[in-house]
Amino acid sequence: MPIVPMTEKDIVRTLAARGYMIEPGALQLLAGRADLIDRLLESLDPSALVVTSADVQRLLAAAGPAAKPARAGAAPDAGDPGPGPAAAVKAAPAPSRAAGATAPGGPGRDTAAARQDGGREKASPEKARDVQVISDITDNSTCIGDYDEFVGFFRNRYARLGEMIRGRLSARPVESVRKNGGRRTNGEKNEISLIGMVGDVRTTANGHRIAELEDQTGSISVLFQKDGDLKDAALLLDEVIGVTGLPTGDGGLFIPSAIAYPDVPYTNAARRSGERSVAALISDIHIGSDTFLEDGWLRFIDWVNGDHADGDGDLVGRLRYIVVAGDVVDGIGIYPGQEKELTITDVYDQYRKAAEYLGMVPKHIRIIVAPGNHDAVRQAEPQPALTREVQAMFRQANVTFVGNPATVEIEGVRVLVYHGRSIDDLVSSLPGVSYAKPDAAMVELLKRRHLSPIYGGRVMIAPEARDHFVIDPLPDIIHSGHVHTVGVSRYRGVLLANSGTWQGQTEFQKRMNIQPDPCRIPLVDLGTGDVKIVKFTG
Ligand code: D5M
Ligand code: FE
Ligand code: ZN
Repeated sequence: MPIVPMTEKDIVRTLAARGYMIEPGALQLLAGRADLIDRLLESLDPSALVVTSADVQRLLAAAGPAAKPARAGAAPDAGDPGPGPAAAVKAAPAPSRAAGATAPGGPGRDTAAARQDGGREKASPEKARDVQVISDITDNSTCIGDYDEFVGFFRNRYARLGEMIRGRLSARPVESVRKNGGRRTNGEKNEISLIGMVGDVRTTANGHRIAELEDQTGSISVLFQKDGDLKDAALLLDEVIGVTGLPTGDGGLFIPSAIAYPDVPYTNAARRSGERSVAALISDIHIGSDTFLEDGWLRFIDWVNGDHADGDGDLVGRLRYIVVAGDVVDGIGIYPGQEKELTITDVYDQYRKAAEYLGMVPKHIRIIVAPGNHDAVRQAEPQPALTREVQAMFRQANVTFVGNPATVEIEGVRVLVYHGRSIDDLVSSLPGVSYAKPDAAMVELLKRRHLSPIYGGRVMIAPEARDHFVIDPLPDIIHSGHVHTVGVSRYRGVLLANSGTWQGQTEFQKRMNIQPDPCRIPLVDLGTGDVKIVKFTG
């Protein structure tokens, strides 16, 4: 059997899954010696963010010439987040360990960081009086990727989402239906309900869909007939649903007449601030990318400072919060060949630039920053906040750092910030959901009360003991980004907003025909819930 060498992409993925980025030079060095990747991982300082050329050179010097060809998937298959023990995910380096730690390699960078941050000094991001972090994985990650953790993670999801449905349906255990499914009293057909997780969906030769529905007692096939009322019911893998209907004679198959999602109660009412404060929702700044739209961004910064406010003077006067839903910088080693599309090739320099920009925001405005898939934290979600080393760069700005996802309460209004990577999964799985209307995808997530239902899709999920993607308690606002388009919807009192980007169309997006909608952002009046979209293009 031919041995397939690990591609640069595989190496980047493998390292990313373990929480590391890699410098382009280091990647080149390692490309011919992927057989060394296990040893590299062992040799790295767990608090390091970036694998540098110096790290690889040290390893090469110690290892000598290649003894055997590079192996495909030599490292712990971490590029493939399939279920099971192979999908090991390292918990992110605890920020406290990273505080003041010397980053490996890159001597210039270390000393610059040390100078700027006063060496060992710890960042103490002060909490604004009005901003409370309600939930956040930062410093609470327990996961190491064991099989048991996957079991616990899904149990936690099933229990919490199932409970939401149970409030409206009285459901039976699946196993009891399988055993007694065919038995009817007086020949009557009494409908019953089941609550389970969708384990598999397949389409039969005749065009019907069969979903496997699992609960803790067993699994049953649920038939969605091609001409039935539920023919268009949206089904996502790993989501928790309730079905009401009839079992067939032997109990092996269930024919539903209704489907129930965890959903939001009709009675849900959004909380409002007592003041008419305004929050600007932004994301996907991508500082360091050659498609970062600096002109538009600086127009925003001017606007925040009261320049060129035109008819928006009133809004700017009330602007007290800026919420950033990830992809602050473009990062490095995020996709193969990225280095050719960067104007700032050192991730720390990218964050220094970000700190400079956010430092230009007036001090009475509180900025809340969550990471995205381009930021320098572990790729597996939930992601912790930016490390203290990076946070320390933002001392000029008034920033609260949170993880992804995280819920913050601003003047009594609950804002759930989630970068939005799962929107990619929904676009490819749900008919009618597109990049042009990201808020429609967010409505689907809210109905499912889950930010990332599909396991094993584009989102690499760390199986924490608690499923941090369950949307509970209900927020008043869900703010996402990632897909680089703007969209705002409301669903049963909850405001759903995607905040676009400050990056123009990338080469990759050109190839994929993804049209970004840059330099436009939603501004939310926290007193009324009203939204205005303001644009900062020429
Ligand atoms: O993602 C920006 C947008 O581009 C988002 O809609 C996903 C899409 N994108 C980016 N990279 C990829 C890959 N590798 N495959 C498919 N789609 C992608 P951002 O997180 O800003 O890069
Ligand atoms: Fe982005
Ligand atoms: Zn993103």
